[in-house]
Amino acid sequence: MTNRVALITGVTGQDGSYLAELLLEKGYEVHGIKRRSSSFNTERVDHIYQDRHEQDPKFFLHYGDLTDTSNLTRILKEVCPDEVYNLGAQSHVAVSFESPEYTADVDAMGTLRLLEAIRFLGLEKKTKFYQASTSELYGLVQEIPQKETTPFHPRSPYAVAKMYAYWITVNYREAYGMYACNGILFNHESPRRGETFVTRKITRALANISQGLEQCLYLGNMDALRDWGHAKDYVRMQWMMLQQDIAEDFVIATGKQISVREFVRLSAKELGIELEFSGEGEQEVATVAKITGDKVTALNVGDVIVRVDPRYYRPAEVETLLGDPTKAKEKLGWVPEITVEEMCAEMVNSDLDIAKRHALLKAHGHDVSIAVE
Ligand code: NDP
Ligand code: GDR
Repeated sequence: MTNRVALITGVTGQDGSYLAELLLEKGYEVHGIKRRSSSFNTERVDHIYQDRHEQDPKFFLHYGDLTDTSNLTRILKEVCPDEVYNLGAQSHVAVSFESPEYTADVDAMGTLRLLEAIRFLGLEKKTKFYQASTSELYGLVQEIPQKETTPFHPRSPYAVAKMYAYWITVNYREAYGMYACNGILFNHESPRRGETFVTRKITRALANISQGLEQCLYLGNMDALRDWGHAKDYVRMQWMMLQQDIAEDFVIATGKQISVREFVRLSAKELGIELEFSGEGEQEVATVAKITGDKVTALNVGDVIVRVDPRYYRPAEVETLLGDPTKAKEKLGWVPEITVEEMCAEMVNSDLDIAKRHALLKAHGHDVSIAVE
């Protein structure tokens, strides 16, 4: 057991929630920053939330925002953490084209604000800092597979902002001797993944379609190739990176890639649906070719359930990402334990449970509205 204290920005997000669980298991006192919102936004951490009136609580939430320097400084001063995990971000690549300035403020300047607050408070020799860097830095890839030394070519306002965050983290390490490091993480998913990222969008929509709650899934570029891992494996690595003697940057990936189309196929297969893809580009569709098992309750062979909507194309696309996690394996002994097939099955079955509950409510006359984006 430990009496170490950790602060997590983005604790209400996918990774933040898994990381908080992991650190609590390890005996940490965990503090997280949550944003003010008009309704509850702590669904992913509600199961670990402890009422402050309970005896000896280990998990604390603070209101805050990465755009607010005085707030970050105050929280850091109060918490005085041994480890800071900066996971908070406007993390959606497509949205960053719509809100580039906000994305830069949160993802780039937010990182600087945290680092500078640590320095200002004289915590730079005490507090270790983890920065959530991303494979999006490679963008227009210069080398296959991508490793720590591969040059960057960001392709979105999100990736450009994250590039600033990457370098300011390196700079504070070099300039002030801070223990500050970047995890260059490739895509990682889970049942807790935000509903508008492509994997969750697919598993959720196909589960809904299988229960008659939606008719069709609309996607953008189905040729995009990604190296998809499981968030649980990746947060383990975030913690490991802060347990070394010397701060270093690591690529975290599985070393395997599949296309968005293949992820659709895998997800459908888990539901007992065999799909046939036909047409090209904007005309591409997926048709139900065969149904097996008993998961599907509302579909027929011949139904078209996936179509392309160019609205989801991005102004500049990252076509392919494939990571080389050799350094993480050799130096830290990290290997991912969950395959993309296992992860996809977990996500599909979790979304199927939700869809079945919604279908039951609908069958009993309740108004069930399904948000789609
Ligand atoms: P999520 O989008 O699930 O979570 C992002 C978190 O940041 C949420 O808690 C969100 O709060 C919070 N947040 C957003 N804006 C602000 C703000 N202005 N101030 C404070 N907090 C804010 O992301 P993931 O968990 O998937 O990713 C975690 C980090 O890792 C992100 O930085 C992401 O960019 C990066 N990353 C993710 C990868 C992935 O594949 N998942 C791969 C590589 C990097 P709220 O809940 O209120 O929205
Ligand atoms: P990404 O994840 O942009 O890689 O960023 P996302 O799941 O959004 O897209 C992956 C690929 O799928 C294509 N795609 C679609 N994407 C979405 N969201 N919706 C669609 O309908 C759709 N159709 C096709 C995209 O064009 C893209 O090529 C994620 C985020 O978690 C970042 O924060 C993180 O840094 C990177 O992963 C690594």
